[in-house]
Amino acid sequence: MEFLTLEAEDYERALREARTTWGSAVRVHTRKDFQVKKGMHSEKRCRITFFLVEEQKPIEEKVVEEPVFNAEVHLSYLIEQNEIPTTKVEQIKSMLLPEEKLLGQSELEIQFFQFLLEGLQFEDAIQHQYVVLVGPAGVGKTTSLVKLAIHLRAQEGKKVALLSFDVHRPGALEQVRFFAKEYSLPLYEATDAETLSEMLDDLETYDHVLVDTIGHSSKDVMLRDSLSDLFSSFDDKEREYTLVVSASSKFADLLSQFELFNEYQLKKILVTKLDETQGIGNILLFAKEAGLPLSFLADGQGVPEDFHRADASVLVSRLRGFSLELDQFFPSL
Ligand SMILES: Nc1nc2c(ncn2[C@@H]2O[C@H](COP(=O)(O)OP(=O)(O)OP(=O)(O)O)[C@@H](O)[C@H]2O)c(=O)[nH]1
Ligand SMILES: [Mg+2]
Repeated sequence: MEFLTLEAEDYERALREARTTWGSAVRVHTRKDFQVKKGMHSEKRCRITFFLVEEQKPIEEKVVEEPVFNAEVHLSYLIEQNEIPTTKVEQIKSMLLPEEKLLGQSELEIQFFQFLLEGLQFEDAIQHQYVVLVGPAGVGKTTSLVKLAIHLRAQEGKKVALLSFDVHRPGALEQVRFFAKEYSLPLYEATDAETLSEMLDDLETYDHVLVDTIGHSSKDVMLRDSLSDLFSSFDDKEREYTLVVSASSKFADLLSQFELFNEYQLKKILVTKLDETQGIGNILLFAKEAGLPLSFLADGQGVPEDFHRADASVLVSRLRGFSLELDQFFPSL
C-alpha cells in the first residue's frame, strides 16, 4: 500500500486538501501536529499521512430476469425426447399451441400428456382359447409366447399349451423346444394341416393354446399361404390374433405391418423390446392409429420376468422430458 503525506495549518485543512485531489478515496493513517518557528513566532502545522482506497461503486441492484417460458420450444423438446413420428409433429403443435392463448409449462405438459394417452386402450384378458401371435420376423414372437404362457399359468392358473407352426425353419423348433422343456410347457408341432387336425382333440383339453407363427413380410407370399393353410384347419375354433411389434420400429413400418397382418382381423397389440428404445411416441401413436388395445409389454430378453400387463403406468414411466412428476397421476407407481 502506498502512503502519501500532506501538510497544512491544521488537520481539517490538510484533510480538505487531500480530498480535493483524491476525493473520498482518502483514508488518514496518522496525523502529526507540530510547531514551526517563523522569526519570533511559531506556527501550528499538521502533517497527515494517508493512503487511497479504490472507490466503492454503489452496489447495483441486480434485476433477476424471470426466464420467459416458451411453449413452442418446450413442446419441440418433449416431441424430440419422446420420439414422436415426424409426420405427427405439425398436427400436435397446431393442436396444443393455440395462437390466442399463452400456456404455462405445467399446463402444456398436462395437455401433451393427455394427448399421448387419450384414446389408448389396454386389454390383457385373453377371451379366446387359441391365441395366435403374428408379426414380422425377429420381433420376439416366440419369446413372448413363452412369457405369456408362463404368465397365464402362474398368474391365472390356466392350463396352457404351445402350438408351433414354425417347424420347418432351421433352428426355430430347437428354440421353442428348449423353452418348452425349460418351463415344462406342453408343445405341439404342426408340420401341416393334416397333423394339426389330428392334434385338435388333444388341444381342446387346454384353457389356452398359444400359437407361434413364422415371421413374414409382405414379400413372403409362400409363407403367408402356408400359414393360411394351417389356419384353415381350425376355422371353427375361437381364436384371437395378436400383432407382435417391436418398440424400436419406425412409425411408418408399424403401420405397414398392421396393414399386412390385419387380414387376420387383429384383436390386440403386444409390444416387445421396450428396453431397446428411448422414446415410445411411435408405439403410443401407432396403437391409437390402429385402434387396437395393448395387451402386454416386453422389455428384455429375460424369460419370464421381462414381461408386463400393458397399462398406462408402465408406459408413463417411460415418458421423457417432463418436469411434472407424472407418477402423481398413478398413485400405485
Ligand atoms: N432386448 C429385447 N430382446 C428381445 C425381447 N423379446 C425378444 N427379444 C429377443 O429378440 C430375438 C428374437 O426373438 P424371437 O422370440 O425369436 O423372435 P421371433 O419373432 O419369434 O422371430 P422369428 O421366429 O425369427 O420371426 C431373441 O434374441 C430374443 O431374445 C425384448 O423385449 N427385448
Ligand atoms: Mg419365432
